[in-house]
Amino acid sequence: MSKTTIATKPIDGQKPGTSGLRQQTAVFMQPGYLENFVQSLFDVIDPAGKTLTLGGDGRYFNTEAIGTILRMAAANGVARVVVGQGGILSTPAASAVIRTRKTDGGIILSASHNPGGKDGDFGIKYNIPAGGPAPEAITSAIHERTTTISEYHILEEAAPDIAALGEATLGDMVVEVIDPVEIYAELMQSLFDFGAIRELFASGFTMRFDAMHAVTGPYATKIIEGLLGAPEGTVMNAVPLPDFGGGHPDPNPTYARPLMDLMMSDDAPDFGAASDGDGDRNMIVGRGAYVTPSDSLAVLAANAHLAPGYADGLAGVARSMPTSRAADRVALKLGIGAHETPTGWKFFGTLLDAGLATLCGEESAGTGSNHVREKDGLWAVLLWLNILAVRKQPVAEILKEHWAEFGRDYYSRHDYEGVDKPAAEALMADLRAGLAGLTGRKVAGLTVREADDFAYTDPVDGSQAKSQGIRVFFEEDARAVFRLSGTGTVGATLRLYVEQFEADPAQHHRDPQEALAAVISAADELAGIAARTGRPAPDVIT
Ligand code: VG1
Ligand code: CO
Repeated sequence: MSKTTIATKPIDGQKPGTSGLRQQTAVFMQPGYLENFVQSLFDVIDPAGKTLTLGGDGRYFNTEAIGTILRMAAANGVARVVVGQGGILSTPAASAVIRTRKTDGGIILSASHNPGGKDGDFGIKYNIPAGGPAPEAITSAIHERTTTISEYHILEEAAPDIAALGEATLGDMVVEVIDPVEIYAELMQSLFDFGAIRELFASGFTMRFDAMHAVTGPYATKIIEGLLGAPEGTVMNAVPLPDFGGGHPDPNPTYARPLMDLMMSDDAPDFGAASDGDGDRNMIVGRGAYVTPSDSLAVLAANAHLAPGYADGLAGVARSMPTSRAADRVALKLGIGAHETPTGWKFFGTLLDAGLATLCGEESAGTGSNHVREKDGLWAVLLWLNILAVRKQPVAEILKEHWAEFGRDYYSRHDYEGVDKPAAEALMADLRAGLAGLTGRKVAGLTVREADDFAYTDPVDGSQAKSQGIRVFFEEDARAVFRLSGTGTVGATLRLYVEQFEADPAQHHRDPQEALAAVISAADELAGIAARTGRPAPDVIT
């Protein structure tokens, strides 16, 4: 074995954001970029003698990056790497592998919902042995290390072929290639009533799952068409492509337009769903009925006991701050805890580990449970299918009944993508500076009750997170939240989250944009979004 040590210099900006380090692919492909980050990670976690899980979502540069990481892992004394066949693992599957195989954490290569390809984005993140994304203490330590790094270690030998299942060696390290779908499919079968869902499909229930040419294709095909017996063709865009077929693999009404159009048409199937680049997000849509992710979390919380894995009830629910309060209302009725965390799945880990929450969710189409420590797109789809198999009602009817029982939280997110960074930062700074004077102010017919900059203290480990988004609460049971994205790679993305509660079932049929018109105007008046960004309208509305 010939281990070489290569001299290197710190590279600016290797700071993980909401979910790992993301950059344009071309930046990641610069000599030393990936190597510096991986060596910094190894310097922090000291991987000698350990076993790691490794896999990515298959986007452009995945194969080369896997090869480099394997050679660096061997040179840094890693004992064994469990890698998905062909270097591919969905994010939730990677979490499942870390937990099931009890590996000492893992490395996931993905920029998730960001576009891929040569001109797209690439990303890397480290997950801890519990299976979840590293908490901020670790990501900051890695970033800190990238600012002083002077060398990295790598083996000269080429990495072994990982196209076939089995074991190979690289230096003293074992490379174990596993089936990327098997462990995950087994876990799903332990949670859901596959017999009941099979009967649902056998009875003529129809579905379309849009894998968006991303990593979930093989998982969905094996589980939905294979194990659950849905007809061939139920899974569309099932073949993962390095550039996701040129699309933006984010399952929302804008980027999953063909599926949305189908679901709103006369020949809509009973149920539609989609997932993102790395398979941790989900979109749920019934015939003629889009389910906003915040509502999906609430409906799942209210009905989870119908699936065998959750038959004993939930310990609690957790949601990210910008997610609507719909899930809190369910928790209140069930008499279980409701937790509010900053944006990003890494904040749910301690709550799940401590048994304070069973279900977690984010408004960005992330939903998951304590079965892994990542959000899980296909899991959410299967839980919906299990509920539909038991309740035997259309999605629209389930939603309507849910709102009648709990009230409806009208909700929408407006994204202004790739806007001028200084302008976006100034907008946030001015809002922050003006917080003290907002209470009592009247805007667009609403009155500000309270406003703050969201800060969080983790109830389990006491860690703190500050400046997680500006919240403006109105007397009229409405809220506007402003924050800047931590996953984008170009300019800044401003996210405006608006919601308003409506208790009266006679008012539950409205178009969300129209029902939220006053909150949207108030937000623009408070922040001057259109004027400062030069954008008359958002790029994406969810
Ligand atoms: C976005 C979402 C956040 C999610 C994160 C990672 O972050 O808002 O809820 O956890 O993406 O999702 P931001 O900082 O851009 O708002 V994924 O599927 O890209 O890992
Ligand atoms: Co994702």
